[in-house]
Amino acid sequence: MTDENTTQLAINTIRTLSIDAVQQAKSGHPGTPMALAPLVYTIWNRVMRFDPEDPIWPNRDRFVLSNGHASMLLWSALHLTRTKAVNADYERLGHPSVSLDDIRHFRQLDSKAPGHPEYHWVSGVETTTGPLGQGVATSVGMGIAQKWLAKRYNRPGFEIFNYNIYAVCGDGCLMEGIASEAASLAGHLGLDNICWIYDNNHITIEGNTRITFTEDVEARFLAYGWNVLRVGNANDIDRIEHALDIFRKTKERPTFIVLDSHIGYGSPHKQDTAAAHGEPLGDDEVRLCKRAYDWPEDAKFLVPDGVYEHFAAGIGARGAEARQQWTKLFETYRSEYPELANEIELMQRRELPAGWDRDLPVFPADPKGLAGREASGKALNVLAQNIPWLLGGSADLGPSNKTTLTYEGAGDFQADNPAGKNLHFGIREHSMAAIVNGLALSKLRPFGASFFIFSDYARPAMRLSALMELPSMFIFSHDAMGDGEDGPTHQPVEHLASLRAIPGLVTLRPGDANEVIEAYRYILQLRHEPAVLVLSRQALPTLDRKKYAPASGVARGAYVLGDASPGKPEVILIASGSEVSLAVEAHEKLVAEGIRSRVVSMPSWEIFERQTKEYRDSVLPPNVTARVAVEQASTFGWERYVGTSGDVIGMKTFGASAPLKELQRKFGFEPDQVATAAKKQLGRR
Ligand SMILES: Cc1ncc(C[n+]2csc(CCOP(=O)(O)OP(=O)(O)O)c2C)c(N)n1
Ligand SMILES: [Mg+2]
Repeated sequence: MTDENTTQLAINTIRTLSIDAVQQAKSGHPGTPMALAPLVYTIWNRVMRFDPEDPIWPNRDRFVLSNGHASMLLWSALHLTRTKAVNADYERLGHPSVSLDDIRHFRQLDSKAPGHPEYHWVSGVETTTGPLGQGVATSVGMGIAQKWLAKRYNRPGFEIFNYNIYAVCGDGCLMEGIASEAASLAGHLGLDNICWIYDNNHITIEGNTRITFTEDVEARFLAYGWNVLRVGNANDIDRIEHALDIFRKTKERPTFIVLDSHIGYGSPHKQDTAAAHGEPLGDDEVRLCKRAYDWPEDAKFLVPDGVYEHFAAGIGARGAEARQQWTKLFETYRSEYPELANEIELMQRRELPAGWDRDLPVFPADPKGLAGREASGKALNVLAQNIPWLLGGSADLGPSNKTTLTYEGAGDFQADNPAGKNLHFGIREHSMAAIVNGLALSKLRPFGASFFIFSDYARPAMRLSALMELPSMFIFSHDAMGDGEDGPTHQPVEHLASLRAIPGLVTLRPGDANEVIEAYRYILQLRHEPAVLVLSRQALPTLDRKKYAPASGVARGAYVLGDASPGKPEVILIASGSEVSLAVEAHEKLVAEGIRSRVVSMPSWEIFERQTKEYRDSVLPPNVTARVAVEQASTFGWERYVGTSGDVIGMKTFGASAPLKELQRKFGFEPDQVATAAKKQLGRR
């Protein structure tokens, strides 16, 4: 068989595996894999430096399938290249990442060929996609990471990091705002390591894009400062290869390749129609497609002789050689630059360098205190010096969030300074969160920041950080009504509840400066979970830790700050963030009146839920049912901790525009009002 024939056979194997898997599952998206099989073939088998034997080799090229509904492309590629599985401890397991049996069980429980690409479930998936636009935005984080890694670690003769990122996207991705945000930033930063390939098929679910999407996409990317190329025929693999070659030679600009394609290519009745997008073709049409591909019509899940070998001779050989050379290079590098090599190795395992928490401040008792955001800024500036690969920034609110790294040498990340540790995301919260995920996927320790109210603009990507089990950090200041006069548009209410509802996401709302430090200490040790830090704008009293329990209790999610007397309390006050000092004041009033009050600081529900029942019962004894929770946020969910008879002082409206003091009075956040609620719980008024 000629090379050309084998190539066509390999491409049609991707097509028919995709068709058969969707048909078998009775659900899925056949049309786009049929159209893009030649593209995926070319990227994988002719261009990418990726070793199927080690899908987490640090200098591999990255492949992102942003149109995640076309997941069968990825399952076919991972299967046919015989990519091997790794586990969460980054160990290579030897068995295939995606077996033919997994593909036969596409979209079924436990199959390694799920509906959409899922990082952490299938080895070789670089990022979870499905929510359109997330993949391409995440790829910008990967691009920033590569630039930063290259600047810090490459040395003359040692190109330790020089990989590229390929992201495939469709009309849907490019209609989503997040893609525009990310493309704008990538253009500004001149990320020439990123190549987006746009599947220009004029079809989405509701039909032809003439009803929704008629702008000049090429002009748009030119305006962003990208290098724009066009390949007019998605079956022309030589042209595709040539365009990818131009991408690799293009400097100082990202590349955008418009690829004209036909969804459902080869299907006599469904090609170029929305019907090819998201439903099985049907048995008869499947046969007709196979006939069009010159394929045995009744064969199912067929991988013809020579196809595995063809991929082994292409990506397999190229990837193995690239990785072996790199491994050799890295060995010499380790002997010449042991400290840098050590950093790279720690980073790959998501471990922290020795002494990562040295010099973290401890704050003395101070009734005037410090704002949460101020304490956070001090912590970040210490941590970023101790942990070289900790970096991040804000969506244009650095001076307000206090997230700017101000120590000498921190620097601003820009095209001409890729070593900078201050990222400027601009006013692009959604892509900021996706970019933070891209940085975390690249094993850096990233943070993104904004006002808490605008976490809404970042939420879909934050949700993915949890789904992917990434240690992304999201830092939000102006956590409640602290910027009073700005009013309801700037006063978060339901945000804590909504983030607490995301599985696996750790939220922390520390109550004073020392709790902020302890929150960081906890968050930095997370390897596979994202965290949200919710900080006050205004100064909060720094509690006297000789009188109240040490702030290290943060690591248990909730802890007893103080009791009126040893033994069982009669009423429990529970608070987070700015309401902790308020609860402490109310507690002191109750104690002065001879009431056996207990005050509990509860910065994190999620962390508390992980403690033993014994510990949880020691903090909130089940038989003490007189309870008051105080939090400047939606009361939603607090019944969990105050029970059906307890009281919650929280927010039931959107707040108001007024000085903070007045808002506190109006909405019940005053010591007397809290104390009164506590007494009511005890039947005393
Ligand atoms: C954020 C988001 N909104 C909606 C969807 C549902 N959805 C999945 S695919 C799709 C159409 C995508 O069209 P296009 O990207 O052109 O894909 P094609 O059909 O051409 O493969 C939609 C609306 C989604 N996955 N994500
Ligand atoms: Mg389309």
